[in-house]
Amino acid sequence: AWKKNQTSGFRGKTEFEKEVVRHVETTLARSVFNCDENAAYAATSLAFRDRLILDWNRTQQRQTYRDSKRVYYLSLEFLMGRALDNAMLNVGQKDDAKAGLAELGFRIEDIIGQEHDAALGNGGLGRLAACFLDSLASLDFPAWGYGLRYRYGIFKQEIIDGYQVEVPDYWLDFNPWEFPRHDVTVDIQFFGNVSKSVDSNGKAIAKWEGGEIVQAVAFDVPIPGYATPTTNNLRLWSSKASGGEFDFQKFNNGEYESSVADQQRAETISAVLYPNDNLERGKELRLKQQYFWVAASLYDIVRRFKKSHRPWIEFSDQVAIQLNDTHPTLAIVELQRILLDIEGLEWSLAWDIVTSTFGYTNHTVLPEALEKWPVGLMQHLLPRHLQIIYDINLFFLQTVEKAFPNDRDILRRVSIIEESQPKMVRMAFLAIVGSHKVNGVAELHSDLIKTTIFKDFVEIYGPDKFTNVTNGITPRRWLHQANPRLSELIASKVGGHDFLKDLTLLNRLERYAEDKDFRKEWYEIKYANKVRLAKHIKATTGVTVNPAALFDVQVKRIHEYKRQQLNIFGVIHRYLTLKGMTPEERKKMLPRVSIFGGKAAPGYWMAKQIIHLINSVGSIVNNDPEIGDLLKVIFIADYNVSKAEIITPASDLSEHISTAGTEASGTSNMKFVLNGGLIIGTCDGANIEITREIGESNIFLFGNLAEDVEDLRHTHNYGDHAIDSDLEKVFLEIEKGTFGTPNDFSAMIAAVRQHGDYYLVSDDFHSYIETHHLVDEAYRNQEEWIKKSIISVARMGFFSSDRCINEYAEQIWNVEPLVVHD
Ligand code: 26M
Repeated sequence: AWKKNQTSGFRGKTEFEKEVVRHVETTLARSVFNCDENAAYAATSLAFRDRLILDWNRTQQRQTYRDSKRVYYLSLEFLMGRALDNAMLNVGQKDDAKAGLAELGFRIEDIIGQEHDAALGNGGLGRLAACFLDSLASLDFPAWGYGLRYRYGIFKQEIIDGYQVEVPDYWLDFNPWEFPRHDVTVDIQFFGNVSKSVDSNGKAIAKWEGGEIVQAVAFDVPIPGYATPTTNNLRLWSSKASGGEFDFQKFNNGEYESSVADQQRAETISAVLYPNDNLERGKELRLKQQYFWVAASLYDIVRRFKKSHRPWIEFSDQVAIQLNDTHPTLAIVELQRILLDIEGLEWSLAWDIVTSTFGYTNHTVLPEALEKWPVGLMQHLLPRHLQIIYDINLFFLQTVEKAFPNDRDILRRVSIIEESQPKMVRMAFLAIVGSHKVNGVAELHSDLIKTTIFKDFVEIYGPDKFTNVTNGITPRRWLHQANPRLSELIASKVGGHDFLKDLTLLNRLERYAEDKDFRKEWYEIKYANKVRLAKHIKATTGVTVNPAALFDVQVKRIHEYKRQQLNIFGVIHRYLTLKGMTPEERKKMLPRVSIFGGKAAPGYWMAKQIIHLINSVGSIVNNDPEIGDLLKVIFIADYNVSKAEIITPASDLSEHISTAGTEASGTSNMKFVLNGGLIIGTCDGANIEITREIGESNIFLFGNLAEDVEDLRHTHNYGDHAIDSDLEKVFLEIEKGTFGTPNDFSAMIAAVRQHGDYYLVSDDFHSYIETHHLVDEAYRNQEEWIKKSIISVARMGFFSSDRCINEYAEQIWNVEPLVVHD
């Protein structure tokens, strides 16, 4: 196995053990005779942390010394998961740790399992940011992530009586992976007023005064690259009352309560991650979070730039800032404000600098997810920023007017200010106007944004401003770490572990599809992964599942557009079919385990109903003696990154079944295929490109196409809307009370029958069921199934986040790698 050229830490098993003992005894002040798994986790992490620190410092020094262009990835979410396993693998010393821990009496899996997930994200968008950090470091790009250090990450999900219950996720009790930088603080201003005056040269000056100040404190997390000394930085901001713990003046005057209240109000800003995924609800605290984080990050970036004493015109030669969705869009306004009000630049020079610095990634076309903020709220919280937004809009609309002199309506349509009641700031439009590139995250999605929500902007700017960068995933975590046996088997056939840095090398695997012994090994690994998942299911739900059954998995956030309801209706249909058979007929059927997992946003009532239906169906089906192993329905509680690492390698089939045109990309589809699972899916997001790469015969596609969705919705609303007859039977069964109080599920049924079936569940039902029959038939022929699995993996090279990051670097950032030599 690969080992980093060492500059720090331990050199082998024995030195590792010494370091663990030293940390237990001195850092943790415990006796080695009283060292439990938790203490062993802490000491192991500290030993590896020491191992990373010098590389980390040297990387930063080298990047500063060389004055190279850096990428700044601004994301309100970084869904990192666990760090220890990743650190061990990236520095190439997991074997040393495994042997050392064994001598100390521990199993490395148990120690890894002690770590709390860093769950600072909701789903796809946050996990994408985490994969990008891994690729940026592994490819030696000078890059920093900027985010918020939430005290509470995404809530923990418990299932009680079949319902989701949310429990707070307090994760900071012991976190060896963060370094507080109490010397790196930024004062952030809110509220107040703007006064305008004219200086001695007749130039207008705006001063933002008054209001309140909250302090941002930096916490740094090292991001080690795989097989390279490059160790980048993730800087997370934590909020604190300015002037430290509490206001001494007030405290001295005996105003204890009010001084503590101020402190708490300040700390609230970084207290909790908003648990919505693809839904925007316009809360003041959310806007405060956004500005707090953006202002602190830009202050930091500008401070670093100014150290180089370069002219401002060179800013975008040194700095590329990527906006992960519209959440950091205020950064555009903040940089313009800094250049204008603080640095005294002219508007047009400042604006050229701003637009050449920023790139904006769009992750959704769902209208309910597009960010808009009331003008009144913006005026109150950020009065100077609102003025600048109005000016940006004015200059923008003037250029539009010039280009389209006879088109009144286009000005209304593209205005950054929506002339509604109340008026709203359209953040996506602001992000487009303030960036030099806008990208979607899969081909279909990038085409859709150009022809729908951003159509007018393509007319205005021309098509070159808009581009596609299809998402990817890091093969380090999602293959090597999650599925070590498969990774080793692949390495033994494709010439070692180089494929983990150049995933296209997987193509060398393809010829082994014809090798019977290889197929047997391949199958045994999949089976072992299923056994491991079956154990987890048994331990957490009490249900016994047969590892020889087809494991059919859908794990992702619960959302109507992702259509878990289609899946569970399909499961009910299967159950009814089995119930209608004679015992002899049943014996010929293929056993299945339908596995679900995912969180519903706490305020998303319908999503919670879907979870309830899945659990209710499970409690009937799993206890039906006529059914036995033929069908089990499992809901895995608290789906997160570390659970995904167990679930992904254990699927035979996974479901990516969104209404066509709604899922921007999806990334779990890539993870499942990379782990040898086949997929059933709609022609949506990255499924389309996966099909192109692996071949149509290796994927189960079904359902209506994106181009037909609009017309179908129209006929639902204005024409005849007959529900599919098999789906109607499913509804009648639910209404009979077979799965508990029918009333609980009436809204889900009404959404299809009465409310226009917006997500086309009925339209796609027949094709979905038919395609599942094809899956059953294919699975019966195990040799052919395994061939499909091997061939698919061999053709997945394109979906590495390394490819994706190289595309961003070339098309959007114009940055180059910087190798840190020893
Ligand atoms: C917005 C406002 C207030 C609170 C939260 C939000 C918010 C948070 C997360 C909105 C959207 C959020 O994430 C959306 C997301 O995860 N999108 C997914 O991005 C993936 C990476 O590009 C894609 O693969 C998925 O298709 C897309 O749904």
